[in-house]
Amino acid sequence: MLTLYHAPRSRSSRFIWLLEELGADYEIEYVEVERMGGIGSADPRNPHPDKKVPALVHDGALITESAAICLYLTDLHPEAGVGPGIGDPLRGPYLTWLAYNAGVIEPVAVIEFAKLGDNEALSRTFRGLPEMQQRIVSALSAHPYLLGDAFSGADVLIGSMMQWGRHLLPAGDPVDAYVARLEARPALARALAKDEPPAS
Ligand SMILES: N[C@@H](CCC(=O)N[C@@H](CS)C(=O)NCC(=O)O)C(=O)O
Repeated sequence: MLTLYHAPRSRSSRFIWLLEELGADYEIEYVEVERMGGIGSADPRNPHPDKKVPALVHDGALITESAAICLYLTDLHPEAGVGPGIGDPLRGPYLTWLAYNAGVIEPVAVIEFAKLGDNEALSRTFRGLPEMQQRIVSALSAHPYLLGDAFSGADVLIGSMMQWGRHLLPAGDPVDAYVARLEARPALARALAKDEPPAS
């Protein structure tokens, strides 16, 4: 059994989307997390060592970190065809996008949010917003999804950023067309309907 520890409107929302894309058998444990401004509190039921979301438990094994969860789930469900497997020529680009999201996109977004963009150590390590924009826009100008013609877990991980960080990428196409393509996916609509816990 797969259990996703999830807090509404957070980095775990995208994993409801991915689980729906995969047709996986899963359950959601809705937990509270601390949010910016001291809102909310850590939930003792959350198995994440830092009391963050997402956290995934599969048959007793705990998986944390969005890139790891994404890869774990798409590897677990190869039949869904949304994560190129070992031996597939797209495996390398797939891993690259997952790691790039964790190692560059997330830090660059936080650096922007914290207004630290003129710090040389940060820009030497991560580069900056223009380079990140260029990387994503050039992929989406060449083809409809990050990996090419086919949708993948990389689109869930990085595409979900558009829900809160659309302003981080240039206005208009190809990003708008990409967002529209993602928003048309039935699995995303099903996931959004499950984002909040059912009323009791
Ligand atoms: N590197 C983690 C980040 C997870 C993360 O920061 N989650 C936020 C929600 S969007 C959280 O749980 N915050 C609660 C807290 O800071 O205590 C990942 O990618 O999974």
